Amino acid sequence: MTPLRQRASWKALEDHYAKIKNIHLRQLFAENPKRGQEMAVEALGIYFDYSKNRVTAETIKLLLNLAEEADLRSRIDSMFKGEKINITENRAVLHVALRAPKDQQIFVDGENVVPKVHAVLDKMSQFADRVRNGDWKGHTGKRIRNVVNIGIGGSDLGPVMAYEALRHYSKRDMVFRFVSNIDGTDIAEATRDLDPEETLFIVSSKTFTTLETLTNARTARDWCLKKLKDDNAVAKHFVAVSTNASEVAKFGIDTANMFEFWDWVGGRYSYDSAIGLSLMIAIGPEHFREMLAGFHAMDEHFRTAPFDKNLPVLLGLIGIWYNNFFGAETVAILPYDHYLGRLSAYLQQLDMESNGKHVDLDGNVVDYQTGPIVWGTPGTNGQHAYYQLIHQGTKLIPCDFIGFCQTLNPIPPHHDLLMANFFAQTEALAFGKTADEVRADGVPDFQVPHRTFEGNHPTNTILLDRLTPEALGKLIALYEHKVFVQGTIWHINSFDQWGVELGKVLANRIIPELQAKDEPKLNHDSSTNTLIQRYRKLR
Ligand code: G6Q
Repeated sequence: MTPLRQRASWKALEDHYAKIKNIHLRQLFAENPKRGQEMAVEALGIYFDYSKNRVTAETIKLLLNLAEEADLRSRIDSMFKGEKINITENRAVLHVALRAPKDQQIFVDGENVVPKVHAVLDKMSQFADRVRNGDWKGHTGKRIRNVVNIGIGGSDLGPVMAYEALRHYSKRDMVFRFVSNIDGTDIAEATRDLDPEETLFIVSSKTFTTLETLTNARTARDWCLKKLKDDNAVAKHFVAVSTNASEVAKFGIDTANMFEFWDWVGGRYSYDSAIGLSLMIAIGPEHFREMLAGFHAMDEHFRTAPFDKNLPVLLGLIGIWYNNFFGAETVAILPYDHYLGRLSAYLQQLDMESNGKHVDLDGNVVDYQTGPIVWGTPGTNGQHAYYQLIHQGTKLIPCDFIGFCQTLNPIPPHHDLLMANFFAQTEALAFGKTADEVRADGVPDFQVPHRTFEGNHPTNTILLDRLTPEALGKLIALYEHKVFVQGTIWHINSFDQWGVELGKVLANRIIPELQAKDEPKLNHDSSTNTLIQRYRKLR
């Protein structure tokens, strides 16, 4: 395959960028009064307006050529067919199978995996119902009122994000908590007001070897047994979600209470697998299945829609335009919905762990930028904090604004005020306020430059009707596939994460050095040696 920057479509984009890089959104909107309608796509109830981007129809055409030249279509097919596209780990990438309907067939190594997915979903549903209706009792016969998910990374960020997002649909007489950090404060604070007799721990770990999760799980077990004083209690208060039955059994969890998933599900793509068990208990199996239907609808849209009407493709290509041609380093995700408070943190892992790669699929160091830095918090809070820099700073920060036409908490006038801000921000970012307009307001001359807004700051608007489980599924799948589109163009493996390994290995080396009774012989660099010595003295 021709290297990315030598492809005709890439060169055409470079030439095009040189021509249009200074064009202002004011001009683009003035030239075409229908731009706002023409540069919008509606699919699956999601209205995607990309008109407030620094693009012309020609830009989109050239970006679509880039996608064609990168063979995006056949790469999508390879993923959906279960080919082992995660080449460094020799694995299929099949999160799409987690939400496939029963009658669909998806093969890995000659085996249709869809029946296995549904068997686990059924087992989860039965268990979730038993916990929710009080049939599943704790060791002393009390019903379970608290559920604590212990996991980290992909085994935490998805469940906690989705639980927060769908809290409106959750069982309000139960408590749900999520423990991830190895810092003992996390588990201490999560359990301090809970009664072990009424608490269920879900130990979520694909490998069941992760230091943080296993340490937290052992601490939870000690906390539980301190009160219940009987090892048999573990069976009633601990269940596991894992691919590793033998490690689960070693921990003391009955493998009958283990919910399985598979190596073709990446951690950051896994919250719609059994990793979402805590979520399913919170919102109930029916809502969980509605969410899966939302994921699946977006999968089908991504697989079949023409690229110029394909939401993940357009979102991904527009991201490439800023990342690789304008040199933007970050993307802000700005949901105007308080329930989506953890969305950016979730997308941060999804995007940055997937596309934070500096070598391509052939092992060559790339000579172009790959994954952006992803950040953001829900509006309107950010408006009173960091939006200043987006409006008037020196950096170009493309933003995704995500909003809903209906609120789940109709307390007038809140939602109208929220959405007025939502619309106002994309308008202000795009069009700004010229020096003449500022002067016309009677602003003194010395203040004019300070109060002028250059505008031309690009935004996508993603507008949905209502935050339902189905809508969340669509939204998350939209971003999953956006990441896939970009990874395909950059010709990188979006599905491994070797970058997290080195720190883990070094930490394991340092643990005994911190805990040794006698002064250990340290062989690190002079900085690390001194820091360890100081810690040992003061710990
Ligand atoms: C995700 C990553 C990573 C992983 C955690 C937890 O894609 O692989 O975030 O999810 O390291 O791993 P375990 O589930 O194996 O404990």
